[in-house]
Amino acid sequence: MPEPSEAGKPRKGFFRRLRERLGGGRGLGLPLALGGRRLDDGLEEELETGLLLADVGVEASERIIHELRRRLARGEGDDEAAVRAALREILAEMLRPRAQPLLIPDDVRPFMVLVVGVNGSGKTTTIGKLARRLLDQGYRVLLAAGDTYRAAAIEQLQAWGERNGVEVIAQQPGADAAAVIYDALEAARARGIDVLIADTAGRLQNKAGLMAELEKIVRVARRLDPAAPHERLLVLDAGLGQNAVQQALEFDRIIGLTGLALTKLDAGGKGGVLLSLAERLEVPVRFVGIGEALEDLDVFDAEQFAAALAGTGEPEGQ
Ligand SMILES: Nc1nc2c(ncn2[C@@H]2O[C@H](COP(=O)(O)OP(=O)(O)O)[C@@H](O)[C@H]2O)c(=O)[nH]1
Ligand SMILES: [Mg+2]
Repeated sequence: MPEPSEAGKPRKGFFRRLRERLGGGRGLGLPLALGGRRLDDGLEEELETGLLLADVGVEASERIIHELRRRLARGEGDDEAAVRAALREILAEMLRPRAQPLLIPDDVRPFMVLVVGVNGSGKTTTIGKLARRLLDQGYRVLLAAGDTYRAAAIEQLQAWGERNGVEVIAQQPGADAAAVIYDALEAARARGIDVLIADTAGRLQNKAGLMAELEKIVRVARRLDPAAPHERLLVLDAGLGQNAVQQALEFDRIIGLTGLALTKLDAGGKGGVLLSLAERLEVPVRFVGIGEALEDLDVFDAEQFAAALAGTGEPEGQ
């Protein structure tokens, strides 16, 4: 069995790709905003606008600017390098408490991950990438096709299963999602599986139906294991900006989230929304997605993320 800490290590080269792709290569846009200037009222205002445009949200932006002013007044210098370094440290301090990797405890088998989120947020893709990671770490993995609304959704998960050599428990389109996931959990127990990852549907147009379905999935899983699903992971499209915060609060109300994965940071998602999420929700951020390829999902690292947002070099010790 692998050391639990292995799941928490970002892979090599991810920082470079994160920085290149964040917000479609623009990041927070702070390099343009600074341009060698010192922190004065004009620059403060520009920075705040920059933060808001990067989806940081009003409360978090105000907090960041306030902190920046306080620190620079304390004599930490006020040239561009000092502003940037102070900004990186402030962002890192806000994000650090949320950087808790997904650990699979040795004494919980099968460990069940329920993946939720609205349609198109990247659930199935994230499951494929996560399955690959876990397999690479030596875990035995099983997938459950709990998005039973469209045949395409089941086929998409099966394709990931084939690519990874992992079995997928599925039924016909239209089947009861809770029944599929219950079967999968039973199969996982019978086969000595380490981690079961269950996909779900995310029909935003039928909120009451979605809520009832997720509640039922959790209820039937708990018949087999009162602690299941051990991880309730929300996949969020970073391109949603501030709407992602609303979505996260809603899903948290329904099933009580234990983890977040933020996808599509490469596709216009600017990443600042993580600071809003950190302010509003005490849920760990497990993963970030910066593309559609297998290696484009990595463990969330607060230092890397803060450095990429602030536009500084790679943090030490990476
Ligand atoms: N650019 C980019 N595309 C992504 C990322 N994650 C998922 N996608 C794409 O987003 C689309 C919807 O993903 P899917 O996994 O089917 O979402 P689901 O409906 O929540 O299961 C697919 O075309 C994925 O390839 C990401 O991190 N970056
Ligand atoms: Mg899907």
